[in-house]
Amino acid sequence: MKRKLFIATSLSAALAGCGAVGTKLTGNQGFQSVLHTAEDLNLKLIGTHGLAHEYSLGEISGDFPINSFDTPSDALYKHLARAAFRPFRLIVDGMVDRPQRLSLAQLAAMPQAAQITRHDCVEGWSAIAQWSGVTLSDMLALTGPRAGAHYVVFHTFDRDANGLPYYESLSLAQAMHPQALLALRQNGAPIPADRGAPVRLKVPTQLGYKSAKWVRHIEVVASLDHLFAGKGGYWEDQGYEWYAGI
Ligand SMILES: Nc1nc2c(c(=O)[nH]1)N[C@H]1C(S)=C(S)[C@@H](COP(=O)(O)O)O[C@H]1N2
Ligand SMILES: [Mo]
Repeated sequence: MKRKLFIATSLSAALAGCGAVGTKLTGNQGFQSVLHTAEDLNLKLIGTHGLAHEYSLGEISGDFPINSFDTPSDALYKHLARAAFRPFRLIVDGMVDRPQRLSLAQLAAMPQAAQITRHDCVEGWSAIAQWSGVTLSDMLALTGPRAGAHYVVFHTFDRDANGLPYYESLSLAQAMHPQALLALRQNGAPIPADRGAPVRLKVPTQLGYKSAKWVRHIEVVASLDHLFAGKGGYWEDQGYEWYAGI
């Protein structure tokens, strides 16, 4: 893995440094395919392995669009929201040694990590915010994934117009990335209802749709095949890329 990463990086670095030659070669199919291979390798190998850039407080976006299905309006979510999510329990189960049912107070008592990172939506907009909460790696350390576990699935409270639930998944390796966060706060305040309260994912190394809002249940599994259409996420089931590394 390390060696491939090196090749992909040095190849694209070499290409980036040869603009004039690059112009002459634009029509060259072979060269184009080398370029695309390098890009593909970068996407696949650097995408979720390197660290996303972290910004300063002054770079936080004033305007951060809301982009999702409507805030859940079912009786359970409304009841939880009205009670400031005190009765909420985040369920973490599946192939783990120590399943959990965690209140917000318990989540807030775990070590808190913060990041100021950019959210990149596949639709072409980006915005910077500060997110803080519990790293997925801490959550996995608490629960102890069993041998044979490969993926972490995130079930949420919201559904599309046809009643199909929004869900997402990461590989165990992606979930262990130091910036993969179960966010409880955005820009210093609890996550607002329309932003995914009380707990959402923030994974700055992958496209925005991976960062599931309104997470209610985290399930550690061996395979994604048995979930919905089997592609590992609501949008993935409709053809979007599962990897989605930035
Ligand atoms: N549960 C849920 N999570 C979701 C979505 C959604 O519709 N439902 N939309 C995704 C998409 S496409 C983006 S860009 C981000 C938007 O997050 P924001 O509303 O905080 O900007 O949430 C992601 N997570
Ligand atoms: Mo998005």
